[in-house]
Amino acid sequence: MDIGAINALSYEEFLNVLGNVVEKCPIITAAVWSERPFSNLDALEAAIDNFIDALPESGQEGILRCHPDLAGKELRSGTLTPESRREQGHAGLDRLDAAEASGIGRLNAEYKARFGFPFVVCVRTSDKRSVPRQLEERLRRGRAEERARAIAEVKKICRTRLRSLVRGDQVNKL
Ligand code: 2AL
Repeated sequence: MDIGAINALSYEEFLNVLGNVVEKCPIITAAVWSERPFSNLDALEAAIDNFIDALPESGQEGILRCHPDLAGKELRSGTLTPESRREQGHAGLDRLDAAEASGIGRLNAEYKARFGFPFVVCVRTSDKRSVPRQLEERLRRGRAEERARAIAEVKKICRTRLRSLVRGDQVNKL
């Protein structure tokens, strides 16, 4: 699908195709539909980024809370969204040994207790060894800095999802 085809979608089709580019936040897709036509993929990404940036802190934290834990209970119970399952599988998080799984589980719980939202990172550009390292590093930050970092990761995940759905001209820009 190219940007012309995206611009031609009805509201319902747009939501069906792009509704999960931000995990479990179809309201963001719904909000940017009225900004069509997008001149290119970057313009669509910018509309989503601007919507997220305009939210109050509570709204941004709400987006973070819509994300499943990495290697968490949704992965174990098979209830991840298809996008998240592909991403976590790509990073090898569905093939952890017991020690790796309990290490990430402990750090995820510590992170959530400290910040009140789950740890979010774009795992398309990570792997199972770097996840605990990043968790340990980000656990040392302040809340505002960490919220901003986590939202930057949400935007990165959104870009990778959009780019797998919409043919762009700068496929490798992340
Ligand atoms: C995720 C996810 O579902 N996909 C991804 O790249 N990161 N979740 C998370 N908590 O970071």
